[in-house]
Amino acid sequence: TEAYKGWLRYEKIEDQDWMNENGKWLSAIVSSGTCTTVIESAIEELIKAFTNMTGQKPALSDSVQSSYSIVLSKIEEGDDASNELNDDGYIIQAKKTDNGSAVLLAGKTDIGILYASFHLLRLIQTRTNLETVNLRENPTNQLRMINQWDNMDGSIERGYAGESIFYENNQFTNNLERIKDYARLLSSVGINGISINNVNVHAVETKLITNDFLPHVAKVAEIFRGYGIKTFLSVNYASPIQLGDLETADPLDDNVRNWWKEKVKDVYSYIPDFGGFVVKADSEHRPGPFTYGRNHADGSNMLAEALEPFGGIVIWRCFVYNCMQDWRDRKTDRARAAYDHFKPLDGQFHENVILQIKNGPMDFQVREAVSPLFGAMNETNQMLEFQITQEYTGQQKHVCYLIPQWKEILEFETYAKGEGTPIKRIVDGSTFKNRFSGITAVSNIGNDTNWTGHQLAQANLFGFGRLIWNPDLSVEEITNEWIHATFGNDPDVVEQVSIILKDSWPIYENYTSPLGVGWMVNPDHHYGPNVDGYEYSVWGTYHFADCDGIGVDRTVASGTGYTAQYFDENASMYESLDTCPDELLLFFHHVPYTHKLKSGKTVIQHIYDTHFEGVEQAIGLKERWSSLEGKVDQECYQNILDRLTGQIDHAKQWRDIINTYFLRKSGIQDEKNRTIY
Ligand code: BDP
Repeated sequence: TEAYKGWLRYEKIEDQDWMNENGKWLSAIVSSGTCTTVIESAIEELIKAFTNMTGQKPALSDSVQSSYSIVLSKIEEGDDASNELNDDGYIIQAKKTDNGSAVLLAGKTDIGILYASFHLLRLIQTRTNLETVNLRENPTNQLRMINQWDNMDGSIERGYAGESIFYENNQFTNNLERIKDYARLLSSVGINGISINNVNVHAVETKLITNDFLPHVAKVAEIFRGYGIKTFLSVNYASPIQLGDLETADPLDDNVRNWWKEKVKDVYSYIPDFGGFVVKADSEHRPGPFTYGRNHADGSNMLAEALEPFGGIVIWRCFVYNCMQDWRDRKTDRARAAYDHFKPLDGQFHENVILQIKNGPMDFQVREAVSPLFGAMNETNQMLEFQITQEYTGQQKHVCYLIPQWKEILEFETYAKGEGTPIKRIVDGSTFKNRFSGITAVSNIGNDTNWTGHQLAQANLFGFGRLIWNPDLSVEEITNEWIHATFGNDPDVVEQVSIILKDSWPIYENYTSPLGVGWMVNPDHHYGPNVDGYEYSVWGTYHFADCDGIGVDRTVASGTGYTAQYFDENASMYESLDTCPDELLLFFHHVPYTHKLKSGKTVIQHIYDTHFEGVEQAIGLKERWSSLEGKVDQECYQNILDRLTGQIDHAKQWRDIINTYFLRKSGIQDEKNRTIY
């Protein structure tokens, strides 16, 4: 089906004017260099695309044969262009020849050439004129990764689009074609690394690093290699014990250290370009170095030493907090945890350790502050973790386009080195000249035909890749590319879909949890409203609503002192009620319901208004989409229509439960006298 193809649809070009001027280039492909698997992928993609777009299969040759052609070429070290490119960079340039013109797709590496090919296809999808094309691209971020949270039983932790495309019944799948198509989608937006199993590593997945499964991991790695993507595994910190070899996993024990060295050797004997390990340790009941009285530097450095000789890296997650706290005490602020654990260890990590930090200090809420760890450790490699899978943002039943959220986070000014150090300049490694740096995200795909359940959720996967390739791209540019590639060029479709996407996150925020407070969801599955679902539990996720007010006091003056974890400018902005931005008010302060926001509204009136408005807006989304019937593929149309219909019902549930709760708690009537159930 069309939805399966995602943004690599390559529909027939109906625009005759464009074809008259540009079609001639699409009839011949020239590749003179060595045909590596990556170059083969590029050629295969171009042939497939040109054939579909023009109705004619292009000729392939190893030297220029016709007046107009697409030429894949390698830029040698020493060439002028070489200095302008990093390893993954490329040039796309139209060059006059004796009797015509060639569009060069040139990179220093094969991967650069593959990226150039995908970029050319995007140019064609947006109907760019090739005659004058001349552009140079370098990715801003070095590691551009995806984390699969797939389990080998076929389930996916926080997966909302079917089962795993990698595993079934505790085995690897035989459907390698689907994995290849996934690799194409990822590579087309510049992703260059993937960890293929859940960060919560259970008994079966612990065996991924043994001879039982390594041959299979190697097969998957081979597919990804063809698209310039390195394979990583999530490992169980207690593997030496779990696999029955040792009685301890103490990182300072020589037997343990040697065990890992041997293990890593095995892994590399199967996968010579293996990326490394992703580790969730001492978090949510996962084992880790704390058991042995050691810290996270000890734990990660042990793995780093084993991986170093092979060029592998350790991606160590900072999502570490006490998930069994005594809620009656409620003094331990979960938001503080990552900084409190890791900041004191700055400078103690090996060069090939990179800390993976979630965008916020809590957990991928609709809205939360940014993690204060960004920029706080100037001698430690850092990488940012986003969540594409919509765990807290509507589980792909609601449309929630996350690129605007991520863009805001990347642009956030940390003041780590004074003005001019936004998060994007920390995680791209430029601020502290890190050896390793980058951005990763939890994938949102499964084996549903359309990959993401809600087809509009494909835009989040596409947009993630594009944004981390170049965080300076605007949301509009990214959205525009996705719509053209996915739905074609009808201006009406482009306009309406871009409005739907652009508005969707603020709308979702409107009818869910207000002013940055977060967590008003049902425990465990995290779908749907439940104001007190987490209020009396051990997870550290509170809103503190009572009859007088609501919000978490994280100030130094009277609260948990969390605000002090930011650099001064931000610390004082959040500390003061006057300067704390409205949208994060309840994240940082406990205030009366009658507190006046900068908008002039009281908190309670804001809650009522946004919840009523959010539902109206959700209805508006469906109306907008309905206007496109007949203008987009019927199956896609129906999929999105059904989801938008469900979204409206569910938004009403949110509105009613949240508004009723706060009406009863506060006893304050809605100024507009609307019915609150
Ligand atoms: C939370 C998820 C949980 C993950 C955890 C993590 O609810 O399923 O295991 O994050 O990132 O968002 O480790």
